[in-house]
Amino acid sequence: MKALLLIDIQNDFLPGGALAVPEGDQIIQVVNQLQPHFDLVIATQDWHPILHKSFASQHSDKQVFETINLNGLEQVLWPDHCVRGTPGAEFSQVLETNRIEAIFRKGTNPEIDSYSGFYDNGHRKSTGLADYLRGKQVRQVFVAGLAADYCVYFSIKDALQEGFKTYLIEDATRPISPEGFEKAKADIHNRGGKIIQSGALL
Ligand code: VGL
Ligand code: ZN
Repeated sequence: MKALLLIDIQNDFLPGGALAVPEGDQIIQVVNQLQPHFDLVIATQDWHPILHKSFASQHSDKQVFETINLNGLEQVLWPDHCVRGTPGAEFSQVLETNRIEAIFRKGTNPEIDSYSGFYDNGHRKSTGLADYLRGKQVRQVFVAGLAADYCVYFSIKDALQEGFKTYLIEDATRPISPEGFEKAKADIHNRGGKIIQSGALL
């Protein structure tokens, strides 16, 4: 079984959003075209409580994109984004959502960030996604969404560690930082992940 994992295709990560990923909107047509080619489509949502500690607004003397130590982990401080229940946390209206069978929400604990769809950044708590995929006999996971150098990258690392044959669909993702994405791709390759283009699946 092959699963398509759609990471955080939410308004706040799209142009005009609170933490907009450059050209993030350009992946949506690609993702919509890909969906019918998969047995299973799963999505994640970044889903933060309003006082989440990854928000710079929660730290009096800190600026957005500064790095701090949060409960023992290095943490980039973000603009407030994907606050649960707000329009910014909703999927893009352009995203085809009818084929999505399950949605895994993450970043719900205010004390720890969660880039991956599988675990929080400290690998303390699982979302249940790996067991869900195994329960559906999934062996291959194809990853698309936003942002390439954060939530997509961390999800791929965890998928590989969980033993899935894991593919990054490069033209179905966009990064916050192009340099960060180059490093992420090299690391994905080194860990045994594959980097492909959507055309190989259509
Ligand atoms: C993300 C930063 C903060 C992402 C989520 O979806 O890549 N990035 N929260
Ligand atoms: Zn977030």
